[in-house]
Amino acid sequence: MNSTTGDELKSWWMPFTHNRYFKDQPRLIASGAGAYYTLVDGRRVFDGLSGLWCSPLGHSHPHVVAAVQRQVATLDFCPSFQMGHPAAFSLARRIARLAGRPDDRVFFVNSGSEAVDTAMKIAVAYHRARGEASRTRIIGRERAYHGVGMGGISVGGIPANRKMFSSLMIPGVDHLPHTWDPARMGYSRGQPDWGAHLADELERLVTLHDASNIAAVIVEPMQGSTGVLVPPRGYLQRLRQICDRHGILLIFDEVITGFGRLGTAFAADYFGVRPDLLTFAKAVNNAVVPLGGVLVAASIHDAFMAGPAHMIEFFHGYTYSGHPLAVAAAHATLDELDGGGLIRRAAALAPVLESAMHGLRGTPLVTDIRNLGLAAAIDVTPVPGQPGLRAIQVFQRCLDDGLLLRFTGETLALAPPFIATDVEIRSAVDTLRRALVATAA
Ligand code: PXG
Ligand code: PLP
Repeated sequence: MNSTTGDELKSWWMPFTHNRYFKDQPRLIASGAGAYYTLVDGRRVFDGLSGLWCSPLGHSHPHVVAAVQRQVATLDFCPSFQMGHPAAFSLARRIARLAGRPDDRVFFVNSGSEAVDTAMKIAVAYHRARGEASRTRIIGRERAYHGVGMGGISVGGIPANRKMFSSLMIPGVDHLPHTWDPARMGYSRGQPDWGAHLADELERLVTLHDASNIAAVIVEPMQGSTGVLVPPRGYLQRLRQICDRHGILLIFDEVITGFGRLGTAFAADYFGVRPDLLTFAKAVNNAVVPLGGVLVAASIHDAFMAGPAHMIEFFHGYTYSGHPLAVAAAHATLDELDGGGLIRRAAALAPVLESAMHGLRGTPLVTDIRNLGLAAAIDVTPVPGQPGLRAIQVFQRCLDDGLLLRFTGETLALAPPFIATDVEIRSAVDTLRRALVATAA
């Protein structure tokens, strides 16, 4: 394990990775425990991004480990087409209750990308089931990340994820403008005050296409992977009002924000806005086994329940939907997040992260700082003519100094596990400060 060969490195074509750069200087993790990873050379690093935003309990949490071990020895797989196992039903119920929407239904999938594609299908099929078959258009947003399925890249707004695949994208998609404007909201703590009016762009699209052609709007309530872009105050509320006015479904993609990242069970709770469909993945089971899902309003589900009872109502699903190991990990994770008070702990840690991160204002290279809940990001001055390189340099220095965080474009993001202490969070930000100073020197 400690001696990965050059040939082995060659064989795995890694996802979203600069493969040649990485294989030249591989960064390999051997193990994880609590808020720390141990690299193959024995160094310990603080997991400043909770895996990939997905491990709020830290790693190898004993309660989750025990649950998965028990499950694999009891029922390792169960078909979910025309069969089921009890724990998947109780998990669906538990998630709906956690969301404060006990009558809603949960459709299980295996990733955020699948959750997004599933939600898009439900939205279009719902309108058709109600006799509004012309409602097919879906509206996404610039800079959005909705995974890498054909649906997700179509409504997503990250140019690099789209430009090679335009022939594969679904037709009939528009994009709202993103909400980040550094001149008006630079260095905002939490939600910016400016920008609610950007939601009115939805009215413009409705006027252009007519509401009778629009199925749904999909947004990340807080844009995570594009660099912690926080919605302006009132923006999501306004989107909700416009959707209501025109019979358009509102989909919140909560793959990052779901299960506590903002210090509430869902971002929908944080903002007090109720979406019709809500996608989740990642933290639902601490990412121990792939799991995602879509929370569906009861009224949407009910529209499908027409026709003879022996007929399939929704022609969709995955081999691993409701996988017993993923479900067992989710029950154990929810014991800790909800029962164990870790979502409340995330809320309590959020101000610690906010004040530490905003303390970086004025540090060399820093051009903006943003935060919400237990997530924060800074932007750095690019290396002239070499976009993206500066953030890699800062990332590498942090890693050498015992901190793993996330870089993307000119942005560095921190989203620590909920089990982190306030000392660890402040110390991670100090590490980032040292890395910025050293990189600028
Ligand atoms: N929707 C949202 C809002 C996401 O953030 C997906 C869908 C896709 O989920 P899957 O499970 O198919 O990857 C995501 C995933 C990062 C990072 O470092 C973010 C994601 C994935 C990997 C890395 O910002 N978001
Ligand atoms: N491709 C083939 C040939 C299959 O048989 C299946 C599922 O049976 C799939 C793709 C889809 O796989 P999954 O259900 O894991 O998404």
